[in-house]
Amino acid sequence: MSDKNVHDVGLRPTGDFTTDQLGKPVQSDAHSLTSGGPDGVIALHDSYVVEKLAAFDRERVPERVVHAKGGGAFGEFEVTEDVSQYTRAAAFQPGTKTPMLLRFSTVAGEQGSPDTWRDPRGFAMKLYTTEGNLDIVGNNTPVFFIRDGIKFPDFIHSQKRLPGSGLRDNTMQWDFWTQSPESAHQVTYLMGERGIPKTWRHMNGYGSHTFQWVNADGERFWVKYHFISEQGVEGLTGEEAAEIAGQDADAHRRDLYDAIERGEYPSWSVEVQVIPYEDAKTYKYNIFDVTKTVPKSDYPRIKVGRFTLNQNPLNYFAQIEQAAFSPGNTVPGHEISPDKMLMTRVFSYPDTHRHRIGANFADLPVNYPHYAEQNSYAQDGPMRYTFKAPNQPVYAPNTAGGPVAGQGVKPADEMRWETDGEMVRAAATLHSADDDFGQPGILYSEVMNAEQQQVLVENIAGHLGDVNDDVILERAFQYWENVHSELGQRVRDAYAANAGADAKYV
Ligand code: HDE
Repeated sequence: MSDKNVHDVGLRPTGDFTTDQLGKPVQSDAHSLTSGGPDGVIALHDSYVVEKLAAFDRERVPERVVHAKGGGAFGEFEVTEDVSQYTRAAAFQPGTKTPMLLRFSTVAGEQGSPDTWRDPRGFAMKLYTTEGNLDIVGNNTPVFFIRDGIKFPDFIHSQKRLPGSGLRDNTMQWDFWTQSPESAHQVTYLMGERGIPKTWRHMNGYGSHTFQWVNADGERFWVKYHFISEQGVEGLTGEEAAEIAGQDADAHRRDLYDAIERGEYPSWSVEVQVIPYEDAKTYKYNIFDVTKTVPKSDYPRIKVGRFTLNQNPLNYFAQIEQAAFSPGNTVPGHEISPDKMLMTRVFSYPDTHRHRIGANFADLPVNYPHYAEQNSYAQDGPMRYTFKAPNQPVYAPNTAGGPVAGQGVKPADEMRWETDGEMVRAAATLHSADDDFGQPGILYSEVMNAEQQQVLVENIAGHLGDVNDDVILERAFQYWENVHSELGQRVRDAYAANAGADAKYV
């Protein structure tokens, strides 16, 4: 492993005298240059004041369209076990240590919104491996609201703001959820006691989708990643979260930063469920449907290693705001799967980075593959920083000895699966237990204890209190009845008790 430290690439030394951005010492940071005395007009040739204001005017890049509010830290992933029979990826070989970045986030809020609003949390990991950067861009829940990326813009619109008032609106949230029954599993998580983590350190992360692992012999396996918090999993009640939101909107960002400054480095155990390639076809759940989990009673979790976050960013903007993750950033031995969400995400992430950060986002230190060779023929474009040696060919194929595609990887490393149907617009229906309400019903009735069930009922009923459309409200009661008849009745009763005499919709 090279001794490069991705953490401080780009760090400028600090000197004694102020200069402009091109290094010229400047006269003043208090007075602009004016002609004809202090009351005169400011001279356009005071290039320093012009540069200073122009730079300020451009300080922001657009915030992320989702997951705008977050924070993160650098660390190290260490493989402590031997999973080489399942994957050939260098980063997963026994004893390997890989520098990494992890960014946590909320989903629907904007920059500056409270860290403790009820929302899933992003859990985006970038491993700077010797075979290129591997990003696992997951959440703190193992499932998601929808199973086809074509719904994502509508889903997010319903969770963000009304067009006229610019306000968030529970009615449209429930309108979308109840008309998308595949959301029930994720909404059950969200409304349950894990819906608001105590801190980012106290939550698990999940790759959520199923991914493909390929071993050195070209054998394929399906895997699901679990990142189990070694701090334990703890949540906040709605009341605690609201109080913290009022006191400190940045509570989670602060908690992570302060813990690392104190030397209390948070860590997670890295575990995977491995599903034999052929099992996917006949298993009772569609493992490529991100609204489903794969029970560990069928496929137990296997330990891979652990990671620790031990370095705060030196610069939030350069290293966290400009960090660009994509589930399409894979390495030989870790590939995507035929999950339609994953496939649409592979397009969407680099697309948004080109818009949000710029065409050459991959050249920025936080995004660059520092430990792998980068032998791409891509060139030029705005803000291009890295370039090839002058004698290198700029096109392929060439006879000048330039890099050749297909070297360094085996055909077996390419993502691969079989399809043999027609071109369709439909969800897979081949699996016996593919209904939308089965797994959330199990989560409610078999996984949650009585106390957790009660929290779930209260959170749902409280959230429904702000729904102001009786059709949507009735659909919401029905949705919970479909999850579990007892849960449906309890939600109805709790709503009625909250609403008291105003309970006109029950
Ligand atoms: Fe994302 N998502 N997403 N998402 N997502 C983004 O990418 C998108 C989905 C997740 O810390 C965006 O760089 C589509 C599932 C995280 O920088 C955007 C679909 C999961 C982060 C985007 C999904 C996630 C994002 C916004 C439906 C969990 C923050 C800015 C197919 C498994 C990453 C950006 C960070 C961010 C698109 C669904 C997690 C717009 C189209 C499912 C953790 O590209």
